[in-house]
Amino acid sequence: MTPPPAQPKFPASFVWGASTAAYQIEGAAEEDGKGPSIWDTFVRRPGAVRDGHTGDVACDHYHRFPEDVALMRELGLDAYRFSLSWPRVLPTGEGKVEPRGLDFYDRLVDELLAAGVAPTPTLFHWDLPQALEDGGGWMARETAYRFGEYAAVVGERLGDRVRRWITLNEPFVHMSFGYGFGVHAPGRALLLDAVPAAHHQLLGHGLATAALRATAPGAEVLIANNCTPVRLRQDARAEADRAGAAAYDALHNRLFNDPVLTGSYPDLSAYGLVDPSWGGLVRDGDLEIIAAPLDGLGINYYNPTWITAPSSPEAGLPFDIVEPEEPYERTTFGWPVVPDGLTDLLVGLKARYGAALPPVWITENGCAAPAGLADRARIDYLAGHTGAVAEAMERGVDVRGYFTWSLLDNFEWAEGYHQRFGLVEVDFETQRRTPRASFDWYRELIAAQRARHRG
Ligand code: IFM
Repeated sequence: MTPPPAQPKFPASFVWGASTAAYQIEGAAEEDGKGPSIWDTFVRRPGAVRDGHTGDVACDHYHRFPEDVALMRELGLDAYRFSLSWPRVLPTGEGKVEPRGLDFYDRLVDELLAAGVAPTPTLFHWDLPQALEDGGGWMARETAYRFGEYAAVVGERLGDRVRRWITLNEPFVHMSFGYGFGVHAPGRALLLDAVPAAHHQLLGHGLATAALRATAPGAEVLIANNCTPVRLRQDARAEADRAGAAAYDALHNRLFNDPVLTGSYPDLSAYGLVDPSWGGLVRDGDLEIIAAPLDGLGINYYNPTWITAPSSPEAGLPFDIVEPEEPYERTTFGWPVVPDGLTDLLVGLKARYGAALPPVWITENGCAAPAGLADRARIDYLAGHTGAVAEAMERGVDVRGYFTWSLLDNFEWAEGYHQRFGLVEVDFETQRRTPRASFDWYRELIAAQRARHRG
C-alpha cells in the first residue's frame, strides 16, 4: 500500500470528503410518495442502459443509510457530498411537498452530524422530476424558477444544520449527454440546439443561490462543474487545432465557469451563436442572477481532453476529440489517468479568473477500477491526484477540500453497474458492503494528515 506519509501536507482546515448522488445509490424508486424522475423513465428505454440495469434498488441507501454513515465515520471523513432527489421532495417538481421524502434527508443530515461528518448536499444531480421534463425540462425557462422554489423548500428544512450547499452537478454533462447526444436521461438528441439547457440550468443555479441564502442563514453556496484541461496532440499544433481547442474549452469549461464567475458568456460564435442574447434566450438581468458571488467553485475532474481541428469541413462541430499519443494508464472505463491534468486545470483557472476565482473545492475525483478488494489502481489514482491538488496549492491555488468519487460502488448511468468507482465494494445481490484497500488507504491518509497537525 502507498504509505500516506509520502503524501504532501495539507492545511489543518483542509476538508476530506467523499461524494455520491441520489439516483446512483438510494434505490426506493417508488417509495414514500416519490415521483418519477427522468432517470426512472430513461432506464426503461430499450438499449439505453447496459444490460437494462436500473437504479430501482441501487445500493438501497434509502434504507441502509445508517450503515453507510458508519462507514464514513470509520473512514474519518470531514464531509459527505450527497444529492437530494428533487422528485422525492416534490413528486411533480413543484407545488405539494412530500413530507416523507424531506424527512429522509432530515434523518440523513442528523445521522451525519452525529457521526461528525458535515452534510454537503447537491440539489440537482440529473434526476429531474419527469413531470417537469414533460413540460420541456431544462429546455424550458420555467424549470429554472421551479428549481429556485425547490431550493427554498430544502433550505428552509435543512438550513439550520447544513452550512455548505452545491446547486448543480455538472451542468455541462447534463446538457451534452442528456439533451445534446441523448445517451443520458432525458435522452434528447438535440445536438447544438441543446444550449438552452445550459442557460436554464445556470439561471436555476442563480435563483437557487438566492433562495438558499434567503432560507438558510450563513449558507455557503457552490456549483460543481465538470472541467477538463484541453490539450493538443504533439503532432497537431497548427492554428486550426488551436481554434478547435479554444472552441471546445468554451463549450465544456467556460460556458459554465465564465457566467458564474464573471457574469458573461464566452464567445460561442464557432457554434453559430453570434448575437449576445443567443436569439433572445439570455434575457436582461439573467447574467446578474447567475453571477451572484459564490463561496466556492466545485470542480469535478477525471481527465484531460485532446482536441484537433475538425477532420472534415462538413463536421457538425468546430473540433474533433482525439486520443492522446502518450500511453497513459487507463481506468476500466477507458479514461486516461493523468494526475498532472488536475494541477494544470487548477493553475489554469487561477490564471484565467484571477481575483474572481473563489476558493476551489474538488467535488469529485476518482476512478473506475477492476472489481475486487485489492484495488491498487484506485490507490495509485488517488495518491496521484491528491498529490496534484497539493502541487496546485503550492502554486498558489486556494483549494479547500477534496471529495473522492465515490464512497460506494453505484449505478454508473448508461454503464449500469459495470463500472466500480467505490472505496467500498457493494454486492448488488446481497447489498453487502466491504471496504476495499483504497478505503484503508484513504482512511490512513486522512488520519496521517490530522496527526501531522497535532504533532
Ligand atoms: O458517476 C459520475 C457522477 O454521477 C458525475 N460525475 C462523474 C461520475 C463518474 O462518471
